[in-house]
Amino acid sequence: MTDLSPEHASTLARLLAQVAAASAAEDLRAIGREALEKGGVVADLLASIPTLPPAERKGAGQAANRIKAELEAAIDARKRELEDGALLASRKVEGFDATLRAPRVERGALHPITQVVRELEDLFTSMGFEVLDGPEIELDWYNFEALNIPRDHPARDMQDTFRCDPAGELVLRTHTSPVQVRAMEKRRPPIRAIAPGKVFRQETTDASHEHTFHQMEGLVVDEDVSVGHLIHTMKTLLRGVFGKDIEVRLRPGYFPFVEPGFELDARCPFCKSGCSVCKQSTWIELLPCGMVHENVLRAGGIDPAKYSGFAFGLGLSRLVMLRYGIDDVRHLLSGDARFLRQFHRIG
Ligand code: FA5
Repeated sequence: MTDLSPEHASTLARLLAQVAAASAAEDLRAIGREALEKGGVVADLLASIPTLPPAERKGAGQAANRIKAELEAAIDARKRELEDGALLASRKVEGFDATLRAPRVERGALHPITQVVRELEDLFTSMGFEVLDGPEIELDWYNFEALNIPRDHPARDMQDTFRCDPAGELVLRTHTSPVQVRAMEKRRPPIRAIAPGKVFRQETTDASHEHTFHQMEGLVVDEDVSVGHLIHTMKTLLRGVFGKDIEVRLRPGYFPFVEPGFELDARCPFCKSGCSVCKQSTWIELLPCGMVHENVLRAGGIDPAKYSGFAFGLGLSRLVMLRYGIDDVRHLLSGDARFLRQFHRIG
């Protein structure tokens, strides 16, 4: 090992003594800075090398490296000593019991609605649909007027609305259907889109009605789109959700933004001859749907003479209830961890 000059040997000894006496990590960092940074003994030694006679340069470099290495090793060792000491001290506190179990780390999981939304997004994107979003605070125009529901239309009473301003221009959207018009404004056919999201209605809540719930809108616009395309898409949706082919039927349903409009029922996936889920009828009311009304195509800037389309409004909250056998919609957004814990899975 390189010999140090008496002067450097005494500097190193002084630094090592300071390290040994340090009682906190911050002191150790200060000693390191003092020696290694500009103006410190090691830095000075290195800086002086070019001014030394050539024969002395190698020795000076080696001396600087030795001081640096010894100092760093001593700092590391003292740091570990201090950490071990702190740990030992904490174990001496009264009541410390090394045999106790560590507290369990709570694992989070996806909400059941999010789990179903992600599955549906995968399913629909695999069929070429895009996933759209829309504002929850919506203009009256998109929520009602552009959907063929003018101000004085009685159909407005079908959805009790939270209004956000005295003029009534802004509403909390009562359904995801406004995304239909927003999608048409920004795109040209062919359009294939779904729009899952939260909607709001001023309702008295009960086991099947919430004031805040989830829907998923679906929209297809192209040339020659027919009810057959709608039925095929709905059957694909059901196969994805329930893992088997499920018979569907259409009943007439009235919504001003579709013509004709339907209520789609699915054969109960849980029984053959009637159960409590299908109220002994073997059919489950699943979703309203229909062919996009020509006034709505026009509001979205699309020529109804050339294009047609279908739309559906899936009650996501109800689908999640059906999927997991949940008997009260109010559990879903209750924030009750006891309820949510039942749906933990890697998601
Ligand atoms: C609509 O909201 C229409 N926008 C659906 C639509 C879209 C029709 C496209 C045609 C074309 P409706 O008000 O029926 O329709 O609601 C749709 C679904 O949302 C219902 O079938 C039901 O599953 C669910 N839903 C309605 N109100 C509530 C509520 N208060 N709590 C939970 N789910 C509800």
